[in-house]
Amino acid sequence: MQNTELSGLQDYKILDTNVEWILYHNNFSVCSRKARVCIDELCVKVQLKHIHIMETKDCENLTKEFLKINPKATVPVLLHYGKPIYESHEQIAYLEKHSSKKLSQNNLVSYWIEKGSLIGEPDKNLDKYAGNCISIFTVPLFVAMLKNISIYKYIKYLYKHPDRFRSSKFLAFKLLAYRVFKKGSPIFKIIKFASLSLNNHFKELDTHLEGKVWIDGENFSLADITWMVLFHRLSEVYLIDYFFDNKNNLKNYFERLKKRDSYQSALLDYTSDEIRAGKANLAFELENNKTLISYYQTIKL
Ligand SMILES: N[C@@H](CCC(=O)N[C@@H](CS)C(=O)NCC(=O)O)C(=O)O
Repeated sequence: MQNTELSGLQDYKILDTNVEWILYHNNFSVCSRKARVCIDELCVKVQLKHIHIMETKDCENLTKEFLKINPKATVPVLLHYGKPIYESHEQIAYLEKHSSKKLSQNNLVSYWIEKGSLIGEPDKNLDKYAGNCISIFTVPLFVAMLKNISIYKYIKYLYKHPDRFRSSKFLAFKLLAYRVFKKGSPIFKIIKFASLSLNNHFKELDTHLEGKVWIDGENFSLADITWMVLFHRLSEVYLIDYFFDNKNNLKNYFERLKKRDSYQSALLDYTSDEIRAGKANLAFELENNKTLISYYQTIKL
């Protein structure tokens, strides 16, 4: 969801605090992961506050306290001396601007940051933003994780979530489970386009990476952070091999990204039981559930 009217650093305090940086984040959320990797890469001292969202256990994002932090109920939220920034691609740019450690910045880096961002509704602009495509490919894992969440939690979710469209979509994911991937369903109708779009984004990046270590040549940048979290998510939904097929530059690039300390400290170290259980369930269904198998076949057609 795009916090359209809330994007950028706000000029009001939502928390009376002397703490320079606070990040409200979630272990599973791709956008939170991006902010965490950035924090670790820049070695910025940030107070981290974990917020559970529906798929990871509970709806802590719907408490009165958190809705004061973000009326849109989404994570991550970065506070700078109590003033909020709501969009993760803006959070990483802001962090870099205020950090003593500098990463390379130029038009090329900005181009790849934007292309890898999740902007607006995930099912729109798939040909523009790889981040939006990744959100669509996350849905099977999301469904797997919701299996372990009690249906009673949805009552709170439905009446408290400020985005009715989002909450009713989540309810459908819970009630229908893997049947949401049936031929002709809304998500089935866009999955082929999402797959083609992601393939195009990856082909372009693969070509761009020829002879380079990072997106900006020898210099590690926010663009690399942006793509690292997308690749990681794709590996969690068992689609990385398919999308990396015939793209050796990308494959090698991801191997280099995985060797960075931040990959361990900001991604792997945050793997939780809920994520592990969701991945195991998804792996099982990919062997046994005909609807899901045919959905994945469509992705790979
Ligand atoms: N465009 C936003 C995306 C924010 C967003 O949609 N966050 C998700 C997690 S990735 C969330 O908070 N979901 C919880 C909910 O809507 O209940 C960003 O880049 O930060």
